[in-house]
Amino acid sequence: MTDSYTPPKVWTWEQQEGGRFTNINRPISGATHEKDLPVGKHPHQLYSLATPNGVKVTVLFEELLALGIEEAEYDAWLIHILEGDQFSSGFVSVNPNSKIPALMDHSTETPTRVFESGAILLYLAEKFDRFLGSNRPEMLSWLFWQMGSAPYLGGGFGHFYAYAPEKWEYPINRFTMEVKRQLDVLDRRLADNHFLTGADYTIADIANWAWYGQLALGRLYGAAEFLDVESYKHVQRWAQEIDAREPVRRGRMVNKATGDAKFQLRERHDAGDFETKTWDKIGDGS
Ligand SMILES: N[C@@H](CCC(=O)N[C@@H](CS)C(=O)NCC(=O)O)C(=O)O
Repeated sequence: MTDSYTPPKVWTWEQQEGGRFTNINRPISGATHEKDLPVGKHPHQLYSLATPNGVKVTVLFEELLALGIEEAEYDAWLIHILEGDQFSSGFVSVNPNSKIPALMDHSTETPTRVFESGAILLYLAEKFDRFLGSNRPEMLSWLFWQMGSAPYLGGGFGHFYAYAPEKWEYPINRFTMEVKRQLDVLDRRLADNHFLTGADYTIADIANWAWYGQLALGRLYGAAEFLDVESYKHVQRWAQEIDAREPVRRGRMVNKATGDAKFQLRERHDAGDFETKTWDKIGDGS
């Protein structure tokens, strides 16, 4: 870093210059505007975006539906986080933390809200008694490991490597060190285990795949070469196997608003939407 910074006695909020997300970051929580959330016809109403945290939940929904569990049907509504949709009064009432994904379950006596992607995965897996595996403590350990570790990848490495207004060696070094260590943790585990908890594919795999699997497949931060992701052979094997699953392919498309228009299903209200409502078919070219 070039200039050294002397923190003032008390921090005050000044708009920061440059960097993605700076215009939506605020030091206070709560709603910025009054707006209700839409509610569709299915028991589950998901308010989300196809970031790694969002994709965890849409992959699980598609996995449950692929097993023929009709009660797992869901409407997925698009939340544009760069436009501040997460600060509407409706969204804040589902998630006071103003982050996607957020879920309302209307199949309970009174609607049940669930926020935090790990909590949503666990809630749905327990509700339908699927993708929990046969070793619950191990599954919970890898699920919570992911929830605690990924902020170093996204908020730490990804932020400083890809989004900060300048490249600073100190934070990039610090978070690269940590992310490579995390990839090595997974690689060693997957050397002796087909999935993270053993033979069963569980929500712990779904959660970790959304971040570390997609990182290994070169989809995050343009950092595949920098992190030498190819060298994590067991992570590669696991990531590719999960990536090839049809429900994963579908889940990745839901609430996607960037990239190739034929893989963007910005909102999902019906299984048939994958064939008829992708952005190449209904979009305005944006
Ligand atoms: N721990 C949360 C993190 C969710 C999160 O960071 N969501 C991001 C997108 S991946 C978000 O909504 N950001 C909007 C904002 O920070 O205002 C979870 O796993 O659900």
